[in-house]
Amino acid sequence: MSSPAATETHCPYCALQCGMTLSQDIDGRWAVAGRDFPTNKGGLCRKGWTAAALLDAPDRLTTPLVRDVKGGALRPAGWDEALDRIAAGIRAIQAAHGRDAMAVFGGGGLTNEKAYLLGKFARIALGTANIDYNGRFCMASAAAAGIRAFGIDRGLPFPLEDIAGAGAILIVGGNPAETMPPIMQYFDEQRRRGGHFIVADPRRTPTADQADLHLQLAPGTDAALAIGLLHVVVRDNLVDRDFVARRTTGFEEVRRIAMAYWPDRVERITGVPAALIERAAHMLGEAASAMLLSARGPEQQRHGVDNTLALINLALAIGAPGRPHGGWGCLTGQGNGQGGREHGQKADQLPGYRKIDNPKHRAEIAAIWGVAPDSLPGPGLSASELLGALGPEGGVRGLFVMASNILVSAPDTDRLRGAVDTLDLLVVADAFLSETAAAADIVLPVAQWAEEDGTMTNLEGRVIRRAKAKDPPPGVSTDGAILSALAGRLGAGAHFPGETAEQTFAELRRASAGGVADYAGISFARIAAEDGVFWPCPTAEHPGTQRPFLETFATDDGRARFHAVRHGEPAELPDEAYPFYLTTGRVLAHYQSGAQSRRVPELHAAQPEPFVEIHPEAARTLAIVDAEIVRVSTRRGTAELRARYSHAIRMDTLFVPFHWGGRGNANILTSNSALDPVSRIPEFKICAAQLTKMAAADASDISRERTTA
Ligand SMILES: Nc1nc2c(c(=O)[nH]1)N[C@H]1C(S)=C(S)[C@@H](COP(=O)(O)OP(=O)(O)OC[C@H]3O[C@@H](n4cnc5c(=O)[nH]c(N)nc54)[C@H](O)[C@@H]3O)O[C@H]1N2
Ligand SMILES: Nc1nc2c(c(=O)[nH]1)N[C@H]1C(S)=C(S)[C@@H](COP(=O)(O)OP(=O)(O)OC[C@H]3O[C@@H](n4cnc5c(=O)[nH]c(N)nc54)[C@H](O)[C@@H]3O)O[C@H]1N2
Ligand code: SF4
Ligand SMILES: [Mo]
Repeated sequence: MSSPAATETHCPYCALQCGMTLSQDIDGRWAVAGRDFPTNKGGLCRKGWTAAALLDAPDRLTTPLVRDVKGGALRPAGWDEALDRIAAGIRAIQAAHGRDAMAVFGGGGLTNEKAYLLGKFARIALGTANIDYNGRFCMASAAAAGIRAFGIDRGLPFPLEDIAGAGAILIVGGNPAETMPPIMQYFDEQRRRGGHFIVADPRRTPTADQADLHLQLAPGTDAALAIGLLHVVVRDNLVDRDFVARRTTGFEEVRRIAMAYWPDRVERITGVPAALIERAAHMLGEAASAMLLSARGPEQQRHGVDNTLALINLALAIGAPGRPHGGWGCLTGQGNGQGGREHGQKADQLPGYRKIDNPKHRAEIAAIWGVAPDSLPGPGLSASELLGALGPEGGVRGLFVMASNILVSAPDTDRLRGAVDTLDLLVVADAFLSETAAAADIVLPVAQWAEEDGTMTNLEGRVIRRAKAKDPPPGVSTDGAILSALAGRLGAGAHFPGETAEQTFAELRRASAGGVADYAGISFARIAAEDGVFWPCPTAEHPGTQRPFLETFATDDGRARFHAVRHGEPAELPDEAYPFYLTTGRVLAHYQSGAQSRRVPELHAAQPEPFVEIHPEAARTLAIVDAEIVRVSTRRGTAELRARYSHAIRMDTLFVPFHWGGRGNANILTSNSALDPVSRIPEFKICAAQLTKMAAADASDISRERTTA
């Protein structure tokens, strides 16, 4: 018996967007196979291999749900009833409290087309300034730093293949061996060719395990480390003077600041031995080409932008961006983390990475949309402020969430849950009853990744096509169709004709034309023929831009900018009451809030419950034994987690992954008030915590509950 046709598509999860083939076996079950695409060369991680299980997940939503009274239960409803109620709720909120009282929260997992439609929906169907998205929790610091230093925010300004040829690589606060496993083949190849590989992380992660040098810094000391490395580069004559003179401005002040960061002093701040700092600086400064990569470790901090700029300063001083196989880059996270920030779902942006407060940009987009420029709202609240403004006091009375599970992934979730409960209207569009959907007044079931067509822009800036493999199950709609249906009910239907993804992409191309993120020359046909196209790509004849910075930068004068940044302390440091650093992040088997990955049986079996990683020496001083359930508390709240001994973590640090809801949610602990002043990213990577033993009876109750769940 021949199997039905296979579809070439891409993974539902992270920004590597591995190529995969989806097909159905003779029993009708969907299966995934790795596909030879330039990013993954056939490889997939465990999440990718098991992704097809999402399509037949038994608790998949297939009907809208509505809640008749606050505190009551959700019940199934028809589409017309659900959409009518949403439209009525929006009208009531906006009539009583103004247009901005209805807000939208999007996600970096949305395709380019959906991100574009969501931004357009907010600005012309709702007329609200308040739309933002979960990317503010993710690469916002790197984006802001990239724009300041280079004039443009393209996560990696080079294709992945460049990694293999780099003479030396430094990854700061990234753990790709768990967060993008197939990417490791490029780093493996780099080491095989004799390149040096350095990792800076408070934990000896599976990535750090493979490094020549592991710089095990204290959380929150990234800028000090980067400036300390620069100090040695200057002191030992490793500066690329020619590059600095020809292609940059502002080095002198940065050099002067670096003079005060001598290795012994930096050792005292970071805990990294001075000798290792000197070795790392020489490896980077003496290499024929050096690549500096940052990820969420240094970026999700109160000083996330400065940390990233300090790293960029180092990259510029050694001339990294001017050489093949070199440069600074950010490992972007979500499937469409890059494209999701280009098409207008950010509070301050319009499509094409245009600025919403720039009159020329407003006029350009208004012309594409067929509305008056004055009718477009101005800049709205950014994600953290938006979530901080929920409720009668803050003024945001209604929230429409599309592709985020904020009650698990946003900071200070106990506070957030309280605020969400005071909303007049919470609408969530999702394929599953996530923790956030479970709190909604109305839940709309949507198609999943393999059930609709669209484009994604991966971590390299490569625009790819995520092709549809199957129809969604009966009862389920799509994000695009929902926006059209709601726009119709709100009197803006003519602007949302509910077209195919390719037609929406055509509009997006026109809207992006002339912008920083110019997609005008990219088409579905070209994506298929060329294994994706790199933006900017202004015309059909343009080859796309793999390496935008090799010859020039996107600033007015074409030069990169050094920034005079210093080390600054995190908002909270360990003290007597809260003696540990607490940091948070990811494990291989789960994705983000876990709304998807916890529903995949193999992934659940691999990591069934929330835990806290602790060094055994630290645990013993508290009489905590391996695998017992403990309490971890911060000034925000208390989480209940299983202790997991690890010799790979600093003695003064705890690590909690954020993939679970309930009382095991890491974000009960994190803070919503320590934000970077520029990127407004929350300080997910550092706060002060205490750890206490629980009464045996309580611990075993929780343990039983979790292991039988
Ligand atoms: N398995 C898996 N893969 C994923 C995801 C997932 O949820 N699960 N999510 C995707 C997304 S959206 C993202 S953004 C990426 C994130 O990818 P990564 O940035 O690689 O992941 P994280 O685990 O958040 O953080 C990386 C490392 O930062 C370290 N760290 C903590 N505090 C500090 C600090 O102060 N300084 C430094 N230098 N390091 C510190 C942590 O120990 C951790 O090892 O992963 C993507 N891929
Ligand atoms: N403590 C701590 N917290 C963190 C982080 C950290 O390192 N530490 N990292 C932060 C980072 S980098 C990120 S990116 C965020 C991510 O956090 P979230 O925004 O919560 O990310 P997901 O869990 O991917 O949530 C996506 C939700 O949308 C649904 N979904 C997926 N695709 C679609 C779609 O196309 N349409 C619709 N309507 N729904 C869809 C999924 O089922 C899921 O419920 O978490 C942040 N939170
Ligand atoms: S690395 Fe990312 S894109 Fe690739 S299979 Fe794993 S989750 Fe999917
Ligand atoms: Mo992310």
